[in-house]
Amino acid sequence: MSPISLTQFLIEEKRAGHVDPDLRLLIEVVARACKRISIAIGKGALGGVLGEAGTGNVQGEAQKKLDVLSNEILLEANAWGGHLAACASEEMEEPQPIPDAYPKGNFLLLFDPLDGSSNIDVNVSVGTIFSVLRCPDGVAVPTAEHFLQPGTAQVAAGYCVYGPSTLLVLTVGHGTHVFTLDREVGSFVLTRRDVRIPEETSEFAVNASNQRHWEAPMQRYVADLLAGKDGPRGRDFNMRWVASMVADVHRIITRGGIFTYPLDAKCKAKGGRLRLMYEANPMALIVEQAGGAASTGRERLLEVRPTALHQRVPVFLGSKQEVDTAVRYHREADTGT
Ligand code: FDP
Repeated sequence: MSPISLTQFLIEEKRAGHVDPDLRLLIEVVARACKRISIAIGKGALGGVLGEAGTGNVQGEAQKKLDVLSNEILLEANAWGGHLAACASEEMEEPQPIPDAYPKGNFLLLFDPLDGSSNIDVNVSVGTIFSVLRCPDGVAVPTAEHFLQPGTAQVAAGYCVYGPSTLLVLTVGHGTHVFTLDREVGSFVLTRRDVRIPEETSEFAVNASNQRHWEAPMQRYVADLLAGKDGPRGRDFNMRWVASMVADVHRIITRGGIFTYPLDAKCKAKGGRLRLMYEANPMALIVEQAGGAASTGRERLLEVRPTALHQRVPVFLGSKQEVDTAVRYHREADTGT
């Protein structure tokens, strides 16, 4: 059978009634922007794209040159297509309206242009994460409040991981699918349809250097994992931490596992470390559509009611039974049952 391109896949999804025609074109535009980011990353030092940009983002974090470049590529690619009402980026304080020169559409696009940016300069996988919402009816010029919709309202979500190969992982609410960039042809090709995350796992991902700052249920949960077959879990667990959410989540999409960035004393005042709208929600939809689960530890992630565009949340996602177990540790600590 001949390979199925992203374009063909999306046309089939449209015929099946799974994707709106404008959303199909919007996803193609985002995928094209990701190809450009992939090319820039692939050039590395030869393209002069490594190192600090010398600027800071809305979160107060130092920006890398590739953070800035990836943001510009996504903004420029999405300005003229006519499918969007506005974009919001992890790198920008306020949403970016569509310039007056171009027609406006009905969708809102959110993205983390370059996730895992501490890994850029050491040649380790980084990625782009995106989420698509509908613009509320009757809103001509969307502002931040129009983006504040729960993750269940997402009509599409995806990420690109720029690793040894460039992959696009996509859901339009009917399963999670993986596409590999054929660099010679310049096209994304379907390489895994309807991914399923194993329900059970013996692998976890966490930044263990934060251990002394964790809350009690997280301390107990990880202590029991580390106790291995001699502890209450009765089996040994392995640990992995790439420190690029896209790469850690992609491992889980591929072979199962649990990814956690819990609440800790350092990030408690901010509500967590990872961003709800640009990281947690899109990843939660992708993972749920692959049969996994995603929680804050106390609530289904997709049901969190956002109160701010750059809101942060604790994250537990991956193999369903393991996420349920982590949630149980929190419930037991909170309720004593
Ligand atoms: P980064 O700040 O490098 O963009 O988005 C936040 C994130 O990376 C995630 O991709 C990653 O999982 C996490 O932060 C890494 O956090 P640590 O620095 O605590 O390891």
